[in-house]
This record gives sequence, C-alpha cells and structure tokens, in this order.
Amino acid sequence: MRTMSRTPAKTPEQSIAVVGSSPTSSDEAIRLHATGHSRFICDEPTPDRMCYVEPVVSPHAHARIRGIDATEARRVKGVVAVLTAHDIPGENQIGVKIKDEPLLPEDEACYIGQPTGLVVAATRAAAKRAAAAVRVDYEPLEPILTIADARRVDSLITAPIQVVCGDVESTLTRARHVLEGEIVTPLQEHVYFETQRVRVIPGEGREILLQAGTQSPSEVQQLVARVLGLSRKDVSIDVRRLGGAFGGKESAASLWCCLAALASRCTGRPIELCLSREQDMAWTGKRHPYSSDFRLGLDEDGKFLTWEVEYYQNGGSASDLSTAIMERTLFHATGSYFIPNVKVTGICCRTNLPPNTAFRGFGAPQAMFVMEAAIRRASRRTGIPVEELQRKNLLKKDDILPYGMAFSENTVRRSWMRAEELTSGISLRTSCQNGTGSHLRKGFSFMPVCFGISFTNTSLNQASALVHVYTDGSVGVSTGAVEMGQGVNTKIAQVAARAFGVGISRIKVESTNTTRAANTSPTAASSGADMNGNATRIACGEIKRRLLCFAGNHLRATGKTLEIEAETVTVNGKPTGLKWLELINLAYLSRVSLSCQAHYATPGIHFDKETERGVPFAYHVAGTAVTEVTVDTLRGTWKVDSVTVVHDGGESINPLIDRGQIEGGLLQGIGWVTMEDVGYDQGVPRSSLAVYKIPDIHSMPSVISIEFLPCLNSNAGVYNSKAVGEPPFMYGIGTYFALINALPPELRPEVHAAPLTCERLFGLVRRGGTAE
Ligand code: LUZ
Ligand code: MOS
Repeated sequence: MRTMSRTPAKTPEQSIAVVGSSPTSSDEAIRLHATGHSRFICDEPTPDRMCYVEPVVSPHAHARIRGIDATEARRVKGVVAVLTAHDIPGENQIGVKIKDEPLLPEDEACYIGQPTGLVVAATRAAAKRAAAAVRVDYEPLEPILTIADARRVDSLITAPIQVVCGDVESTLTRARHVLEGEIVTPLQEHVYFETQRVRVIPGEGREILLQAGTQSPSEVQQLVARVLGLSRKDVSIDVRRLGGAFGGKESAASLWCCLAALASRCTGRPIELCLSREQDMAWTGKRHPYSSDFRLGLDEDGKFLTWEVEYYQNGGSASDLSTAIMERTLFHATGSYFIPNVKVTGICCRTNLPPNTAFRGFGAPQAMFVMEAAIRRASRRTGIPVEELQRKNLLKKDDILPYGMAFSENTVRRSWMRAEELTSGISLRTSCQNGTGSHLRKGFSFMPVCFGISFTNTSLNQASALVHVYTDGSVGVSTGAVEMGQGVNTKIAQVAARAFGVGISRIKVESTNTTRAANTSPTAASSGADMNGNATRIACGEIKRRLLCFAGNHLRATGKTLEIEAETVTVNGKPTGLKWLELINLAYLSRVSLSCQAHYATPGIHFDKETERGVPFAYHVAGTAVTEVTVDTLRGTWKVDSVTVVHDGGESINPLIDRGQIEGGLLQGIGWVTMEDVGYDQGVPRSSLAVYKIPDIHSMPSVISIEFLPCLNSNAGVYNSKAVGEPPFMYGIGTYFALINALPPELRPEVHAAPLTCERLFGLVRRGGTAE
C-alpha cells in the first residue's frame, strides 16, 4: 500500500520542544497506545468479589413470554442471582426519544438475541452454564422481518417525515426525461475491535460507577439512574477509551450498561459484562437497510429538475436513533447536487430485528447511493455521459438546499475540478485498456460528497470542558469527548497547547467522566473535536486571560500587548524573561484561579421541525473521490487500482489524523458496497466473522492519494479546522460505480442493489443480468 498526500507544514505547537521533558514526548498517551500499554475496560485490575453477567436471550424473533423458571439455573455452582424484569427497581425503560424499549421485556420478546433475563455468577463459565439452564416459556408469534413485511401490515415507528421544496408535481410534466426505480442498500455490522462491554463498581450508599464502553456517557448515566430509581448525581460514568465504535456505541451501548448496573445493584457486587464477538454480531443493531423508490426528472440538457424519493428503512424492534437517521437521509437526499424541486419522504419501519442504530454517515450514505444510482440510469436514458450529468448539476455557492439552508462555499465544485485535473486522461486510459479485448477491464467513477456538520437535533450541539493548570505547569483537560481511536484526545491536547502557547507534552487529556463534564452529547456526528475542542479553547483562553492580566501587573506592562508564545511571556511581541512555569507559580502565590470550566454552543444553527426548514448545520464538508478499478471478467475478481481524493478539511489541526480518518472511512465505505453481505435469515443473523467479510489490508486500493483543498472559508470548526469523521465513508460508494463501469456496456446492469459482491459480479460477467 502506498499513500501520498500533501501535508501542510508543522503547526507551531508541534514544533515546540519543551525544556525538561523528552523532546519527542509530544504525547505520552500515543506512545502507550502504540506500544500496546494503553488500557481498555477489561484491562483494568479485577476488583475483589467481581461477578460476571451472562444475558439470557430470546431465541424467537417474536414471542409471548409465558413464564421464566430459573430453579435449575439457581442450582448451578457459583450462581449469585438470576434476574428478570421484576427485579428492576426503577422504570423498565431505556428508550430516550420514544419510550419503546424495555430494559428486560415483561411479556413479549421482539427480536432474536433480546435479553429476557440475566445470570450473575462468580465465574464466566458458571454464568454461561446457568444462562443455558434458565427455562423461558415462549409462545412464538408471527414476526415482521423485512421492509416488505412491515409495509404489508403498516408497522411504523412514527408517521412518515418529509422535506419538500419547489413543486415536484407540476415540474414533472415539463421534464424531458423521467426515470423511476427501486434501490436497495444493505445493513452493515460495525465490527468495532472491542465488543460491547462494561464494568460496574458499586460505591458508598447509593453510589454506582460504570467504566463503560459508550460514546454517550451522559445518556448511560440518565438511563442507569432511571432503571435503578436513582438520581443522576449518584451515577458516575467513566470512559477512558473505546476500541472503536463507528456509531455502534452511540445509543446501543446503553442496554448492556443498564443490565450490568442492574446486576450490581441487585447483588452489591462489582460486575463485568462482556459480549463475545458472536453474541455482539448476533444481538446488536446495525446500519439500517433501506429500500428506496425514486423518480428523477431532467430537462433536455441533463439538468436535474425534480427529485422524489420514498425511503423505507428497516428500523428493527425499537426506535433507537431511527428517526434522527432518517432525518439525515432526507437532508442528504440530493447528495452533492442542486435540484430545485424536491419531495422526499422517510418511512421508518418497525420490525423484529435488533434495533438498528447509528453507523458512520448516519443515513446519508443510503441517500447518496440512491442519487448516484439514479444518475447512472439517467445517463443510459439520455446518452449523456455520467460525469457530464454529475458536473452539470454540482452544488454551487449560494444554492439553496431542500431544507432551506444556503450552501455557503464552493467546495463541491472546487474539489471536483481539482480531482479532474489530478486524474486527467482517466477516461482515455480506461477505454484504451478495454479496447485491447483483454479479460482485464478497467472502470472508473467520480464520487462527490457533501455532508452537513452538526447534530440534526439542534439541542445536542453543545459541549463543555474543565481545565486545571497545576502548579508544576502541567495541564489536565476534561471534556465530553470520548476517544474511540479517532484521535480526538490528540486534537484536544493540540488545541489546549495552542490556546496556552505551551508544548503539547504539558497537556493530559483525562478520561471522559460525567462528574467532570455533565449533560454531554454523544461523541458523534463528526462533531467531537469541533465542539469539545472549542470548549477547551474557551476554557484555556479564560485562564490565559487571567495569567496575562497578572503578568501585566507583575512586569509593569499594563496597557501593552501581552502574549504567551513558546512558553514565554511576550510584551508587544518581544520575549520577556518570564517563562510558563514561573508565571504559573507566581500567579498561584498571588491567588489567581488556575482552573476554568467552559461551555460551547455551536452558533448560528436553528431548525423548525414543523416546516422542516432552517439552518441545521454549522457548515458542510465536501470532497470528491475518483476511483479506478480493474475487473477480471473471467473470474469476477477485482482490485481498486487507485483512489484520488480531494478533501475539504479546512485548516486541519492534525493532517495525519485526518488522513487516517479519510483512509479508514473510504475502506469502510468500500466494504459496505462491495462485500458486507450477510443478512438475516428468518430473523437469525447469519453473522459471524467466518462469513461476514470486511475489507482487510489486501482490499486496500493500491494507491490512495489524498489532497486537501486549500482553505478559503475561515469560519468552520475549532481553529477553522473541519470535522472529518463521517464524510469520507461516502467516498467508498464510488467503488461500486467504478466496478459497474468496468463491465462491457452490454453486460452493465441497471443498478438495483448493493453490495456488489464478487459472486454477483461473477454472475454479471458470465451471464449478464441485474446486480441484485
Ligand atoms: N447522532 C445524532 C448522529 O444523534 N444526530 C445526528 O445528526 C448524527 N449525525 C451523525 C452521526 N450521529
Ligand atoms: Mo455516529 S454514526 O456515532 O457519529
């Protein structure tokens, strides 16, 4: 694998060497992590008398629970307790927006793998043995498994939601071409390295502490308090780091945390709950499968006039985040294109699957896949090349998006044009190779991405930071951001170092803890570094203001411009003899507060749910990926030759981290559209890593070339950087269309469904047909 990118010059705080510490110790945490010494939940020392929890789960997708008999299970040696819904001291409910998810069902099981009881035992083995011995008397009921099943019986989570702009009906009659079709996209398993897990430590009196594997410590705190009948002040959640999450621990971790908390409450013991890979894959929700009916109207020049889509989403048994995900689908319905007349409708179906949930992109990938598929059909119908249709319709600065917000930059077009420049001749190269008559055929695609940054639920766009400067000059920063491998702690440390004008090795980013950062939003929506970084910047800025005020008096330099640069106080730009450490000491002795808590609320956003109009996003992240593939038309195998990405990262605070996010997102997206093809069979997940294939090192494109778009807009995230977590996922969609493009024209199917697996591709090259 080769990767290339233009890396901007070092930012100041990266090049400051701190006196008194090793010159390379920019971040001790990174060194520990890279050498395998960083700790995850189950690496913590085992508390005395700790017990293990094994859930008893429903083997039926839908069943009435007639009774639970735990007599035999209780006789297993080492068993401490067997718990059911009746043991819940508080409210038996973990639904947040819609209260439709019991912690343990009382009379009805709604998916295979739903916990109906819990065994607590002194050893893992005893817990497993006893769980198998719990007799639950089920009366199987008819399950609803697919979107088609749900539509037949009208099983919906909420009334359909809709975004409308312009006039689709009357414009449609003026359209030169109208295309219709149905597009299906699959579920996707998160495959975070670290499966769902939690440790619970009972405290004094009512206190309870959870070391939890969650992106949403405050939500876990809220729900544990609710189900145990406690108040939130009695419940602390601590998250040091997660071994990956990708949205799978945004809301889906709460169930396991609450079950373990219940076990601890009922037994008084420290508890560990840890799912095996097989359990995790079978029992937890995934990316929502969608089935979408679209209608695209174009004029004679190929300009898009109208776009109408009904998105049907398989939500699983509880609402979870389904409606928020659907809202993001609607906001991204037109992808990176301008369409004046839009009517898009979201229908969230309730089925008997585990509750499907957040996954990187949060509904936007599903929307963009439909748009890109429709463009391929439009190209066939009109004879206008795909890239010409795309280019003609790209969003421009000041275009109004269907939800009423203006697209305020020209980043979609700029990234497209630069990507064209970087890959010029791709079309010629492809047709030359394909003209040789070889069984190795080339294909390519352009995939423009435009993604809105902010939680669509406006109230979630807030964060806080608590900063302490210690008298030895070191700094502790606590925020609501959860480190899950995305590098948010490094970015926050960089922000603090920059705000203070000190070296990064002074900074420690603490665990995420509800006692230090309260009422936090999940680390999600790509916004963790933006919002928590900004809160950190504000808190550090306030302490620095106090320090400089003190320094002004101390140096008899009031009225002059004071700064801290490279750990030295400067007056009107000139260094003084006053260094950081001495400054801190003197300020402390003069009783200046060296701690600050700050709050950040994303400015300028608002949204009216009634009219579905407003400014839901702080800004958009855009970019374009050009993908080149080779397909072996004898064997149906393929290889991504190169992906060229031009990405709008703002003024990146850490280009290396951002590049890692772009590469990782791209690969995860490629996996979604080309290989991750294991669904449910009668509600039984056929998911185990033996058959569920995700991209590995051999699936990497031979070349990934990433170029950052020069930043023109200076008003985005923290220090003008931009969020990076989710947008690159959608670059991966390009691989699907590059593969289709590589097929001989007579074998190219009407795009109908993802993923395009090797088996399906083989079917196409051997027999022709549709990509189902
Ligand atoms: N979570 C959420 C998200 O609650 N709201 C969002 O808009 C969102 N977007 C992306 C990922 N997670
Ligand atoms: Mo998310 S899909 O947890 O940003």
